[in-house]
Amino acid sequence: MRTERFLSGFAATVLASTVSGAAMAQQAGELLGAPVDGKLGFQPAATELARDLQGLDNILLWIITVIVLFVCVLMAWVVVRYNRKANKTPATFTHNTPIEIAWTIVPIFILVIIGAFSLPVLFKQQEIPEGDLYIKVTGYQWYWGYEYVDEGFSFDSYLLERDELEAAGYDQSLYLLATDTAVVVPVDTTVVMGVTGADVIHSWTIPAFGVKQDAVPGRVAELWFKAEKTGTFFGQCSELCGKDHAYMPITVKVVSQEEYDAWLAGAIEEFASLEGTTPQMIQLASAE
Ligand SMILES: [Cu+2]
Repeated sequence: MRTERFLSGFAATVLASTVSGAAMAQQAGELLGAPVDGKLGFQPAATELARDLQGLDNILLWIITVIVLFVCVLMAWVVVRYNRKANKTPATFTHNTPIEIAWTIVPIFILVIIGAFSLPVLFKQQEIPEGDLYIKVTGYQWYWGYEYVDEGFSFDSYLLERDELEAAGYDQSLYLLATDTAVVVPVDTTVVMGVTGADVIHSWTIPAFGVKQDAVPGRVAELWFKAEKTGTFFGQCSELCGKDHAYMPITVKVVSQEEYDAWLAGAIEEFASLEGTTPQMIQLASAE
């Protein structure tokens, strides 16, 4: 445990410089967790998990860059130094024990380093904390259903067509991302989501939160996030699930606690008929 904490602390320090781009975007105010035309790289991180993931990606990028350069230099050296003209009588040996030991030990060492950075991130993602809010999400062909288990209401979330976007407050660039109803969660709150599928396997993700979980029929898997910034965040079903796979996006609105309370009151009023919510679903979710 101590080692784990030391490693993640160390990783965080090393990474602080590399993720400054994301930090700047966060200071700019309301985040929009959506892809931007012509940009490369990750969406600005809105959770600690996403920051850790992006930091890990940066570390791996450095490591593989060094390896690729090293291999390229070796290859160039062999081509120049040992071509037929430069090296008329080639050596005929087939084994070199020191080199073979080195090329076994060095990759093991590199893998241990990578593991030391990646495992704490993996554990943080997979160890589900006690949530302040539990939402069950079900993937259907082809839309998402959400159930606020403790509040006792549920609703479905469908893609907004092009001609519906403006009325819902989205611009045209958000076609295939914006939905008619959104998951609404309070900022700085630990949200645990139980993810399952009703028909085939789907996958629920919000890139800016650093979460992605397969929605497998018959199982409830969990993911968690704690959004640090208010804003609207988008994701898309990430497991090929049939002909309208590309038309079942995910919209999450992170709002202040007051806005959430107001939304909740309205949502209970609007959705609390509990239609489509079976007692088994509630049992299943609360048994988690
Ligand atoms: Cu899908």
